[in-house]
Amino acid sequence: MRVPVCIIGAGPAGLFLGHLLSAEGIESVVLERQSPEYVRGRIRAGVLENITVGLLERLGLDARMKGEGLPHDGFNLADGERLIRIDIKELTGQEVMVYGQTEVTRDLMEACEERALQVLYEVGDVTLHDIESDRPSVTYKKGGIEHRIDCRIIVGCDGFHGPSRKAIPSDAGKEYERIYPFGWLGILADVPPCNHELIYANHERGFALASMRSNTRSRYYVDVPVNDKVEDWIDERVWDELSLRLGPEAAANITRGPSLEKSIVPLRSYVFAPMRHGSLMLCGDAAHIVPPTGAKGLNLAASDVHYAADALIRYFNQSEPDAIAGYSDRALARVWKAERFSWSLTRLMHRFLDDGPFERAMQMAELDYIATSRAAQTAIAENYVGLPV
Ligand code: RFL
Ligand code: PHB
Repeated sequence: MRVPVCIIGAGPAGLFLGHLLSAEGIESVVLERQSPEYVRGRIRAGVLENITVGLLERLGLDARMKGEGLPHDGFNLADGERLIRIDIKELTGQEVMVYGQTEVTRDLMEACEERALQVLYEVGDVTLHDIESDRPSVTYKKGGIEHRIDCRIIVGCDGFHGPSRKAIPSDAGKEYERIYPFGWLGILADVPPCNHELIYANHERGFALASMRSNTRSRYYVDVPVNDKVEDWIDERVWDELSLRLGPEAAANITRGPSLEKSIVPLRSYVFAPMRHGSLMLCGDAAHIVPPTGAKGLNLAASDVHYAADALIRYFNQSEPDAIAGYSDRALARVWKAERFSWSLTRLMHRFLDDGPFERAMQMAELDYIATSRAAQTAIAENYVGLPV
């Protein structure tokens, strides 16, 4: 098979990109290791910035989000006692949209057939070839048979563990990494949220986040030592911990219920630069990871795709031979700022292993400063709603 663009990975980055290219008449094929059911079932992000909302609108796939999503004009930081409200609407004029990644993925998947975007699921042994040439190719196995796709550009949208980034020679790029000593234990339950807006809490006992998927479905997180197992955390223990960490006001409104899903994700900050090597471009988690504290992962994947689609459309449809060369610098400028915000909010809201009373006092002083300073709240709000693309 020969196509202009071969996309590896059918997560949000790969599907968004495939649809944007299709809309401009640029043919692509998307290769995905997992089954459609598996991809659809993954529970991940919950907060969409304007860039992500805007991509769904541009594709005309925003109807369900407009009907079912919850626009939020503020969120809260908590210090174990009080709630500090960040009024993002008043401070920035913008909102965020609470609409699960699961729903975004479903909307993108359901539109594939009608828009003739070809996604091949359950493919194995995806391997990239000749990425330093103008005629790269990708081989994969399906049903025990090896196939080959010849293309002009490969876009690696295959997440942190996929083969794309690993195909770049180690001397052609640099890795920047920070691994955190804790993970987030997430719980999803069909109970009303304890608050109408998100609450990020830094309590003496650790971090907690109250989030939601709808007015009847809640998503909560607590931080746990990185080696803890999900089995160590029966539901009642999670609810007890949330009730303590989120503070008295939120605790009074928590409705407990059986977990529909419970998992632990390790926290990491990671950037691979540059995000292009020869005929291979990287988008989303394939190139960078942020700790989920700033709700940036999915939104960064969306902004990468915005820049990548722009470069590919200019390259293929407007005969601009240099369009692809500028992709990495444009994408990385925004990636680094989101990395900084996610890292600083993680630092502010979590207890680190070697933190003593001094570090705790610094966190409390910073939260108190934020509570009383419009300038500090504005800086947080404009990062939270997403910096301009
Ligand atoms: P994905 O979603 O990981 O998709 C990559 C796809 O590539 C496939 N793949 C392969 N395909 C073919 N061959 C191979 N060898 C392959 N290897 C892998 C995978 O099966 C998969 O389908 O990456 P993408 O598209 O870059 O999207 C990134 C986002 O999924 C991620 O950044 C967010 O989920 C992060 N994240 C959050 N982001 C936000 O913007 N806001 C949030 O509130 C938020 N909360 C979260 C999160 C991530 C979490 N977890 C579980 C990591 C909360 C959590 C708990
Ligand atoms: C979520 O609802 O899953 C969520 C919300 C905000 C975050 C991370 C995750 O910062």
